[in-house]
This record gives sequence, structure tokens and C-alpha cells, in this order.
Amino acid sequence: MPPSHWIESLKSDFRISKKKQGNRDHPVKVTVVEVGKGHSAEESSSTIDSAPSSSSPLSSSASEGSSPKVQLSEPFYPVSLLLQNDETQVAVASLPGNLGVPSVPKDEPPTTIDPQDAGGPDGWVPRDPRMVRLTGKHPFNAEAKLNDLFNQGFFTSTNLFFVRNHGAVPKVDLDMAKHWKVEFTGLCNNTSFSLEDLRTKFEVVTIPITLVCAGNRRKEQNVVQKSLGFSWGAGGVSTALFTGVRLCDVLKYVQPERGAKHVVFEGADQLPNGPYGTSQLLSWASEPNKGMMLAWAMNGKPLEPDHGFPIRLVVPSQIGGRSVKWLKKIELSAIESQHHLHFHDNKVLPMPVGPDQARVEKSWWYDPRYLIRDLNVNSAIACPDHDEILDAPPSNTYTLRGYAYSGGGRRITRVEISLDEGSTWRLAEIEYPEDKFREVAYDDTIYGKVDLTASDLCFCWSFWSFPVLVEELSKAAAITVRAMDEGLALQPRDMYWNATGMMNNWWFRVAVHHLEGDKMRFEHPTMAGTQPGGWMQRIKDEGRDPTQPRFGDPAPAAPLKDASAEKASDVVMTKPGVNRKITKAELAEHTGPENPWFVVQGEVYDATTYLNEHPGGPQSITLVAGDDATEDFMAIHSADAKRKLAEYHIGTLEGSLMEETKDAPVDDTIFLNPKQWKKSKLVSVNDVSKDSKVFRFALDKDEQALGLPTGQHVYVRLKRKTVSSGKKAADGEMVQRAYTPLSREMDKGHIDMLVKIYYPSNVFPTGGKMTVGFSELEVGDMVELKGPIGHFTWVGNGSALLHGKKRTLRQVGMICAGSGITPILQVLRGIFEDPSDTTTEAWVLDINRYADDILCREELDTLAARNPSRLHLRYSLTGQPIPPDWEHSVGRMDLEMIKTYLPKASEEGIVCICGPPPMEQSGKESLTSLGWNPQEQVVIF
Ligand SMILES: Nc1nc2c(c(=O)[nH]1)N[C@H]1C(S)=C(S)[C@@H](COP(=O)(O)O)O[C@H]1N2
Ligand SMILES: [Mo]
Repeated sequence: MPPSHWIESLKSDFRISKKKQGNRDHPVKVTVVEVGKGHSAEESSSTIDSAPSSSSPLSSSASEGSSPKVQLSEPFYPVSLLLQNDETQVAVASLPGNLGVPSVPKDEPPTTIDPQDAGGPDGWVPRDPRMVRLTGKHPFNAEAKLNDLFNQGFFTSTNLFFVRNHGAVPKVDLDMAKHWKVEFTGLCNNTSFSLEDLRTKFEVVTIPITLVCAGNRRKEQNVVQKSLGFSWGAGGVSTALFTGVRLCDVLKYVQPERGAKHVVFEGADQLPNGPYGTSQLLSWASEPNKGMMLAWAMNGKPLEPDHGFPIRLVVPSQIGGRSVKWLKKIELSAIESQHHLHFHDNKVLPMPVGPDQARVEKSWWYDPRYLIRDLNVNSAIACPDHDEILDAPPSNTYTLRGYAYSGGGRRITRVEISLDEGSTWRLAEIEYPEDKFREVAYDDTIYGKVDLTASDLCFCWSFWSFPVLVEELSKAAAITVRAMDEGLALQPRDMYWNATGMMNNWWFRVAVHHLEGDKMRFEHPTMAGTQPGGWMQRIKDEGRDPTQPRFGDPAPAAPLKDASAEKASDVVMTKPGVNRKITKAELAEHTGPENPWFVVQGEVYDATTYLNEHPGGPQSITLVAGDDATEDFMAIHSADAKRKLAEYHIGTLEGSLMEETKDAPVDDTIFLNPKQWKKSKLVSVNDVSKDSKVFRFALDKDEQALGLPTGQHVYVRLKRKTVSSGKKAADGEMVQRAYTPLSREMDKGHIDMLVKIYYPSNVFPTGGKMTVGFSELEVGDMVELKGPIGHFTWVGNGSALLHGKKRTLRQVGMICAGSGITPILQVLRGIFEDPSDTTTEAWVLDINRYADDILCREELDTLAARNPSRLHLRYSLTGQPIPPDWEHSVGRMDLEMIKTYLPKASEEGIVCICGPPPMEQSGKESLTSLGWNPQEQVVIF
């Protein structure tokens, strides 16, 4: 259940617990200690039991926003924290500003279900659409764009905090959270603790901690040769305030027996090979300085489902994989964890052991020497960002920026920058925001003790900066960074390629491209996940070795060694001797979850016996049962996984799912089939603006209707004719995206798609993968269509369906930009071309760069002219110059515009948004602040 629902269902509980607040509930104690700054430590302590702004030393030392009067409900379970926010209206989520410590970003946790999750096993987990998914739809493994992450500052909001889930998120509802027990077994006093027990028996503490997945920066290794893991960019790192109790305190309480050497942790997630689990050495776990904790809150709020609700282990300065989420069981044992993933994940195997060998020779995984615990030293460049353009006079200063961290509590002691590819280095400035916490001590009911005054270890990332003259940059071919830690560990020049692709920490290099007019474009090594771009792939495509980059050298750098040139396409995915021909009818019998078959590149695979072994969980296979899974499979899997696929090969599909269009849908008056890709031929292309075109595709028959409810979309997929580097590819890659047609349902026999083409440019060298694919199409070419998809349908006459729920609507607001007008236009027609609807009012705010960019303007203006009292149409232009006779708005979408040109929040209102994701996100935030319910009244198309 999303958090907003938690609050709802809790209100009644809370009223009861409020009444019985009695002697057990102690008033808030606030302690402030100031250390350093030349004078001796001075401690003042006060007890606030009435007004939050009493004249306590705390509130006098700095005034507003300090310790609220907070009483948590009983029994305590983390949702109590949220409830408190809601009921007392105090901003308890942030620490008082006067402490002078870095503040937590104010973003509310995500509240909406990403359409990619709808219907899947995580279809109940709210997530931020800005997260870049690294393993298809499921399971959820995701990182923020490096720039978004970095701009958050020291603390990462829950929304953009990276997520690493091996399977589906355990669904823990309120009742389960209330009764959640962490069970101690094995060589100790066997006992179990509810969250209330933990909070009352032990001291509650809050510690700022950076978590890093061991796979951070793995994409760089995967470009060289696909490892056993998926492609993290440099955003697999995030920082939060974690609140809970110290593991060492709890261990002392359960009294480990003689012979106990390891502490084994187990989560509640059910994975193909058992629950997630791993262990710590007891000697480390009992050590207070190591900072390990059992945490129920992140940034002052209950953990989100993705981060381990209701409780997780947090192990500072070690790889993220040790921080077990959804923590259920802790066992004191003579031997280390025997969990499958304790052995088969989070290892750095020796370089000579390739992924194939590692898979066959199991002993490598059981050698304790290859286990990884502490993080290694690492750093990355965030400014300039990938594809950032610098256009500034040579005398200006540009500040290079980035992050650095290490493990084992070790401080980063230097960060060095090279502008000549490592020949000479210069010292960067380093900022350690974590140190601010060493200067204060604070205590309240939500956070417990926030006191690092006695701590010397570094658990968090630091930020480096290096101002440089633009003139100097203009002579550089690359910007390189490396960091060193307290143990004098220095990031290496060369990549330590290893089978799991973990702990990648070679120098982080950003290539500098010099454009005409002294402009520069920057290029990062890779982009996370399947996103294209980065110098590593480019160098590889040019036939050179990406592990030996030479950016400035005019002499061609090291040619690509054959050994590292393994191409995924060379992997054989068929089994020798298998020659059965499988018909589509046979395939169609295997769409169920019991014995799913699927197709990759025309070959059929039977996943029945593999379902429970699949590292991504069985659902990601059953979702594609009976279907062509080529695109998803090829994009996500390693060469090794591809080789493994051969074991499940059972035959070759007769014909192809993609070619066949006349595989008679039952109702052939309708073209679209939600389960099947259907071929459609391009019949004409018409320019409508300098970069937008209308593509008309033929349906099966002249009199056929498309079959698309108003407000829904169609998936289009097509094969690219060129690859991004511009060379002709024998077999182009498949690209796919959802579009809303421009044509009407009553237009029979064809579908028109309005597409704005993002041509390659200096700023965006590859151009839009999909839209460039469109621009390459010639009349007579085929694409494939599938649908309808979407969560919003305009039924007509004031009635709509949102997520399948019927809604009566009188006011429809719409915000769009560019070609985002297409779904909006369909809804407008649904309202104003319906003679039975005489009352529904609509508001449209359409934002474009120049007046010429406004798509479908004639139709919009006509609709508005015909319905002056019901359609409120407003354009805004963001590009200069503004035409002299312009009567509409100027500037980017902002709160004021939304307030003025959209309806006021109301029961019978809704606002639909369609534009670039950042606009959708900020539109949603503004609407929320104006009283709209972001979940039920804001639709992102
Ligand atoms: N129960 C459980 N705990 C888990 C995992 C998991 O899949 N299940 N993934 C681990 C890994 S590999 C990492 S990097 C961290 C990620 O924590 P986060 O998703 O909160 O960022 O959780 C760890 N704890
Ligand atoms: Mo991880």
C-alpha cells in the first residue's frame, strides 16, 4: 500500500492510541552539544513538555523549526513516524535547521504506480518515473541520472535513492508491520523483537550513511566484455539518514555463546534459491565503531517498500549487498551464511576467471578470499554532465565537480584531476558534509540520538571541486579524476575486469569534444542501463580498445584485442540437433505460467524448468509467455546468459510472430490486438513543421477501425536502419515506444502518427533513437503495432476510467508540450465532438519553444472558437524572440501559470499531462501543492 494510504487507514488506530498516552510516554528531551570552534564543549539540556518554542537553550541558540513535541503511537512501528507528520502538522521529517547539518531534500516519497509496474508483482510499489531501470521492468533495479543524483546534494531523497532488488518486493501491510518480529536464533539467547521492543529496549540513533552497490560503474566493464551483472552507471550510490538501533547493542543483549563467529542475516524476500541472506563476522558486528544498525527509518520517514520496509540492516562503508532489507532473522553461527546469494553474489573473482569458467567451476564462489566487504576507493565526475555543452569565454572559470568515497570508514584524503590523460595531476578541493555532524549532538523522539561527536570514521561520500579556466579546458582532450583514501589506496589507471563486474574503480574519464566556435561537448564513459552514449562504446565501435583510451593522441590508440571483442551477437543460442518446427498455434498453447514458452530471434524456448532458477524471478518470464521476447532478452542479458539459453531451446518458430499480420483476430473489424504485434505498412509521410511529420500507416483493410479507446496509446516498434555511429548495420536494432495517433477512431483503414524527430546534433549526437528510426522509414516499409495500452480512458459525456475505476468528471485540465498534444487532442475531441456532452469544461496549457512549433494549432483554435465558454486554451512560448502580436503567455510552465490557466482542484476534476518527463514531474508537484490529489487526479500520459 502506498504511504498516503497508510495514513488513511491509520487515523482510527491513532485516535485510540492517543487517548491512552500515559506515563510511558516521556516528553522529548533535547540536548545540544557544541564542540570545537576554539572553546570548550558546553552542554545544555532541556526538557520540553509543552510549547515547541519554549525558551530552551536549543530554541534560543537558533530559533524556529526546532524540536517539535512528538509522541509516537503505541505500539511503535515505523508508520507511526508518518502519522505523526500528518496529525501534528509539524515538519518532523527534517532535523532542525539550526543544527547546521546538511538538510534532507524535501521531496515527498513517490505516491504513484509507474505504468511499467502495473499488473506485475511490484504493481503496488510507488516509484519515481525518473529512475533509470537497469533490468527491464522487473525486478526493480534502478538509479537516478547522475546529474539528478548529484543535484540533490549530500542527502538523496528516497525517490532517487538507488534500488537493488533481487526479486519482487515483499508485500508488508500495516498489520504485518505491527506484528513484525526480528528473530534471533542459533548460538545466543533465542528471542525475537518487535519494532516496539527494539525502540524501547535500546538507544535509538540516527546516522548519515552512504550506500553503494558493489556493481556501481559496472556498465564500463560490460562495454569491454559483458560480465555476469547488469549495467550500473555511476549512480549506484546514495546517502540518507538512517534511524534505528545499534546492532552491537542488540547483540550484547542476546549474549552470543562461545563458538559463535558469524552473524547471519536473512530477509523476507522469496527468491528462486531461497531468501536473500548474508553474514558478518561477529567480531565486526559487535564493534560499536563499525556503525552497523537495524534501521526502520530513512530520512525521518518509514522505509519505503523498495528499501526494506519495515526494517533492514544497514552496514556503513561496506558494499550495499550486506545491508539486508526486509530483515526477518538473525542467526549467531559458527559458520558464515549459507544463503545462495551470500556465495553467488558480491564477489570479485580473480581476473583470469571468465564468466563461463566461473559458472562451471563452482569452487571459485566458495573461496572466502574472494568475498567483498569494505567498499574500495572510488570517484566520478558529475559536472560536466554527459553531453553538456560549454559555450563560455576563455577567461571564464568552470568548476569541475564530482563525488568520492571509500570503504571501511576510511576518509578520502585527496582527489586529483588531470587534464592531460594522467601525465600530470592537480589537487582538487574536498568537502566533507558528514563532518558537520561531528560538531553537534541532538536528540528527539523521531531521530533518537544524532551524535557523531565521538566518531572518527567516514561513512559518507565527499564532494570534490576543481575550478579551471575555460581556456585550459579548451586545450584538454579529457578530464580525469582519481581519489586516494586514508589507507593510501589509489584508484588505478587500468580497469580490473572481473566476471561479476564488481568494484569497478579505474580512473573516471570524461572526453572533451571541441566544437566550432570554441564550444565544447563532454562525453562520459557510459550511460546507465541500456541507454546509448559514452566514449567507451564509441571507441569500441571504432574498432579500438576502450580499456586503453587515448583521447588527444592523433595516432590511433591500441586496436581492439580479439579477446575482449566478444560480441553478444556471436553467442550461439541454439542447441545442436534441435530441429523441431513449432507452429504459432503450438506456441499459443504456452502462454500460461505453468509451462511458458517464448521466442528469441525466431527460436522457441521452454522456460518451464528454468522458471524458479531465473535470477530475475519467474514473473519476468511468464510476462512474455507465448510472446516474442527478443528485445528485452537481448538488451538485458550477458553473453553468458545467452549461452545458457541454448539449454532450453526446443525448436524454431514457423514464420515469425513479427511478420504475421493476418493471423486473424477474432473480430476483424478492429485492427489492434493487445496480445500481438501487427504489421502495418507506411503509406505516406507529410511534413507539418520543420521537425515534425505525420506518418500514415495502413491497417489490414480499408474499412477496418483501429480499435483504440480515447485517451489510450499504441505501441509502435520498428527496426533501425542505421546504428548510432552512423554506419549501416546489417541487422538494425529494434526500438519501441508508445504513441497516441492523430487520426480518429472513425477514420477507417489507416492510422496517422504525429512524430517530432529528434535529429542528431552536437547536443544530442545520437538523436532520438526511436524518432530517428521513424525518419529513416520510406513509403512501403513495415512497422509493428500493438495495443491499446494506457491507464486513462475518456468514455464520454463526463465519464472516464482511471486505472479501471469509473470517474465522473466536469473539469478536465490538460498540460502538454510539443507532440504531447496528441493524447490531449484525442480527449478534447472526445469532449467537444460528442453532441450529448454539453457541460464538460476543458483547460489546455500548451507549451512550446516557438509559435511555429505548436502542433495541431488550427484544430485547437477551431475547437476553442466553437466552444468559447467551455474550452480554455492557453499557449506559452519559451523561445526568443516572441512574435510582436503574441497574445498568449511567455515562459516555461510554472506554478503561477498552472494556477491561472487550469481549473481549481475539485472532486469532479482531473488534470492530464503529456510532455518531457521533467515537465510532467514538476507539473505534478505544482498541482499537488495546489490541492490536487497526485494519485487520483493527475494523469501522466
Ligand atoms: N532482502 C534483500 N536485501 C537486500 C537485497 C535484496 O535483494 N534483498 N539487495 C542488496 C543489495 S545487492 C544492495 S546494493 C542493497 C541496496 O539497497 P537499496 O535498494 O535500499 O538501495 O540492498 C541489499 N539488501
Ligand atoms: Mo548490490
